[in-house]
Amino acid sequence: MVSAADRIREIEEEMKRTQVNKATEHHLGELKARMAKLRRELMKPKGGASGGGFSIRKSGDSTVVFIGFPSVGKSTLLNQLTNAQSEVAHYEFTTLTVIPGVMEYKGARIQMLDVPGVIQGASQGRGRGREVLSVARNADLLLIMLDVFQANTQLDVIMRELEAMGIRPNQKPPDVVITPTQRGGLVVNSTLKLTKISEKTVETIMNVYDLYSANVVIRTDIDADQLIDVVVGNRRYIPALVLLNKCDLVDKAFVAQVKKGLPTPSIEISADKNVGLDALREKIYSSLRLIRLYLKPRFGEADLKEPMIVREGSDIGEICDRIHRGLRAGFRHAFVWGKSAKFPGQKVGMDHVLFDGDVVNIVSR
Ligand SMILES: Nc1nc2c(ncn2[C@@H]2O[C@H](COP(=O)(O)OP(=O)(O)OP(=O)(O)O)[C@@H](O)[C@H]2O)c(=O)[nH]1
Ligand SMILES: [Mg+2]
Repeated sequence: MVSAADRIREIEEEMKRTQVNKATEHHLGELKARMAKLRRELMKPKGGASGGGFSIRKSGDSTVVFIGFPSVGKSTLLNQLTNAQSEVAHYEFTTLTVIPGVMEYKGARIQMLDVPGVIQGASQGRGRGREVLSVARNADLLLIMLDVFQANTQLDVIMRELEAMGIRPNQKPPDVVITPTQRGGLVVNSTLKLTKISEKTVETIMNVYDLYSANVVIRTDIDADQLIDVVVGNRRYIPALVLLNKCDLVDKAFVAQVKKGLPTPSIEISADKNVGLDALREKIYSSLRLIRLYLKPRFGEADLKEPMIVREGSDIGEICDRIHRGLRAGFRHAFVWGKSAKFPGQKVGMDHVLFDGDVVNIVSR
């Protein structure tokens, strides 16, 4: 019997042979859908023991995961940014498990996880790759760390391994809603002109996943890959920063050249020589989109020393949940001072969205 892995290889070969143009768009879309389906089969846990994955409890206000080839300097960076002491050595696969650290910045406690290096084939299990990539799936931010001498090839492999594990770094979830129906076939409605996929391809991809009757509403100019992501589900859309490490070993012109050759913006650092790390801390913090709130008792001043750290876009209801379970039930109203308030001390309800630096007083029964 032909295995799923063999079928994937066959399809990959066929895709390589097929030129990308309008005439082949449909055929390629179908191949991609079949491939994603086979990959999903491969990814299914084989039953029985869990295979000893890394069990790491999320803690702090956010979790950042380091991803990179062996020996690019992940542990060196963790030790610089946090209180952790992860082993550093010049040979590969020094780190064999998850080493956590905490970076305190602007009142936020940011959990950072150093993991074993990722190599080609990681998503299929090489070098504990599947466990490493599962940790990455739960990150709030990925730090993709590259060696300045091999940046392009390393980035290429890492992006492919992340993608194979359903991680979509720096992508927005496409706005596509699929509602299965009992009968009536596939009804596709798009609110904009689709320039990268034909209606026929949309239908074929759905058919590969045995979807023959459904309403599909498309509000993003998607391509075949994005539609497959929606159909398969379980994708993680995670912000990521690309770091170029060991820049102390090269001159400015070399760094500029490397940066120009990469498909995404990157940040140059030297983890070992502590160069560029202050800017990196700030960039990590701003990428996590955290805001600081100050709680004020009914009578008295707000505690301006210890902010409560929450995600941008949080409303009063979520603040209640953070303070204690049950506060929502007894909630009456809140008073807000700061950027989100129309005037100081505005009285607001549960769905009022807060801004960085706001002062909040919650009144409950
Ligand atoms: N010159 C230079 N060397 C560095 C830098 N960062 C790390 N190194 C060296 O690179 C080697 C590997 O560093 P590690 O921090 O152990 O790398 P790692 O990514 O954790 O490696 P694994 O745990 O094997 O995946 C060590 O010899 C470090 O001293 C840097 O910025 N500049
Ligand atoms: Mg290490």
